[in-house]
Amino acid sequence: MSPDRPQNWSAHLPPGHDGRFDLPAPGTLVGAWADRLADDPDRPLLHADDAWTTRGKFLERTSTVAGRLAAAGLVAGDRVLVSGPSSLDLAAAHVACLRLGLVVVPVNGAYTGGELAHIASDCRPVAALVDHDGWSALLRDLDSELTVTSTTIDLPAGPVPPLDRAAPGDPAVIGYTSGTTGAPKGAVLTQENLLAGAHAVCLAWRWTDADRLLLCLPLFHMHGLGVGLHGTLLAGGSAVLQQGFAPDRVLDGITDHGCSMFFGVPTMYHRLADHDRVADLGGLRLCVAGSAPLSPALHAGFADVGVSVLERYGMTETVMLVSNPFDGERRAGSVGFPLPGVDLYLDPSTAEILVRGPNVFGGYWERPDANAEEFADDPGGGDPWFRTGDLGSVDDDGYVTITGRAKELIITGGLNVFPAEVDEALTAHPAVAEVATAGAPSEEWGEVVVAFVVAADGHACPTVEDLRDFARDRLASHKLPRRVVPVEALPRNALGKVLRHELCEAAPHA
Ligand code: MCA
Ligand code: AMP
Repeated sequence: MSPDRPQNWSAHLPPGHDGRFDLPAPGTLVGAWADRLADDPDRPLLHADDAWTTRGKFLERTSTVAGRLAAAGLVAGDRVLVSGPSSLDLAAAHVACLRLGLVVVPVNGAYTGGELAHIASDCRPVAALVDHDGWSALLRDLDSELTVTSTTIDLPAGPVPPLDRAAPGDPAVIGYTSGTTGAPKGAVLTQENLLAGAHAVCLAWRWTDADRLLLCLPLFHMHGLGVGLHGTLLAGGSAVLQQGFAPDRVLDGITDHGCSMFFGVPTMYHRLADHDRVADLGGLRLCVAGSAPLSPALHAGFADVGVSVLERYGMTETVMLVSNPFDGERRAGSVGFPLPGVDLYLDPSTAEILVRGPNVFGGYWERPDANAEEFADDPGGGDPWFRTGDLGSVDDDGYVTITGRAKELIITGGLNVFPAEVDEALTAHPAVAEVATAGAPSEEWGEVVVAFVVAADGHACPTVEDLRDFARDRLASHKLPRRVVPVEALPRNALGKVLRHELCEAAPHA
């Protein structure tokens, strides 16, 4: 694959497809949804809180919510924080915001006050639709003028304003991600980016209105939101929403509601693999894994019980990029071929994966420095390429394999942890002189956060419980270390930079 050669997407396209990647009219996510959902209003769309909601009722609910938000003074382009456990209210609030042209900023509900404050001060929202205890007060302390309500949108009613008017290039979602360096940055995804991301997987995975997805991924990351929810609405299929992941509930939900698809992170597959009803997944049309590497052993274990898991690769900044084929070999240890619309090539000197396409975001929110670093000019004068920070290889059959990361990132249970952020929080502990965190391999979590600690003079090295208790107010719990390794000194290069790769190699297998 080279930057000047068009990609071959044929491995993903259904038989008879003309090979072009045209987005559905009018080129926006909300426009395509409105078209799809206005048809057959009595069809079940989302199951949540023990009941089905039809397409018609869902659209009606989103119009009502949009009316309330407009009456509260929100206008297209305003940022809105949205966070809650998966529910019909959350899905409707998200869709209502997009229909009104607002820019949704999804936030992980496990974030601490400090993490929430960073996002709020960075993107300066006009409203927050949040379901977590204590968040209203925290947000109002940050900005007394902020409109804050729960995702039930307890605001006065208002007339329904014109909806679904956004243009393809209008921002729709700002997804915060640690990226390669520094504090979390907001990746600005447009209506077109989100439409292209969902459309590509609908095509590649043969997702139709006959499909029903078991969706237990949180709706605050691109996996659950940009693929699970957006794809369901675009395909006109239906989804069973569950709060959090419990293998029993997932398998019951699949049987009770006749689901045809399941999407999960490898940690979920690891937990499902031990279940005595794991073979039930074989009855599904499609099981997709992503967000972190699926081990070949787990892939093979599922194949043994009749489940051919399809692994794919994506990012907050790009929605989905590469996928194993629906028809053809789903190769263990590989993420497959670039999805329709995606151009991909490997930097010849570093093997870093570079991408571009209608799904790839245009830049981080108010971060010209990061944008300059993370986009590379095209030698032929075409669109710039986004540096993913992932390293890859492509074999003779065109299968892409993720071989490592150029960026300092730990991925635990499908969630990203930026080690410098953890280091900073732990350094403040009085018994810590120096600390560096790294990811140690774990069968269940993929990687776990391990802290290598140099104890302060006159102090014993703190225990893992000490450090977790100490940092719990500053870091979401998935970022807290699960192990502590006392060391005399941290390995550093000549410039004094910690050699995290050496720590990773030294980290004990969890
Ligand atoms: C929860 N904990 C974790 C994690 N999740 N620790 C490390 N890593 C995690 N991922 C903490 C809890 O806070 C708790 O800590 C303790 O672990 C036990 O929680 P447990 O009940 O076992 O965990 P869980 O609630 O079952 O969650 C595990 C999970 C969840 C289901 C795997 O993490 C999850 O839903 N992950 C998927 C996230 C996701 O959607 N990622 C996609 C992003 P304590 O006891 O101290 O309170 S990537 C993306 O979107 C791109 C586009 C892509 O490619 O998909
Ligand atoms: P996020 O920033 O949370 O969207 O995480 C994106 C990162 O997850 C990517 O840059 C990859 O490092 C990683 N990732 C996603 N899917 C896979 C996969 N199938 N295999 C390996 N890494 C993956």
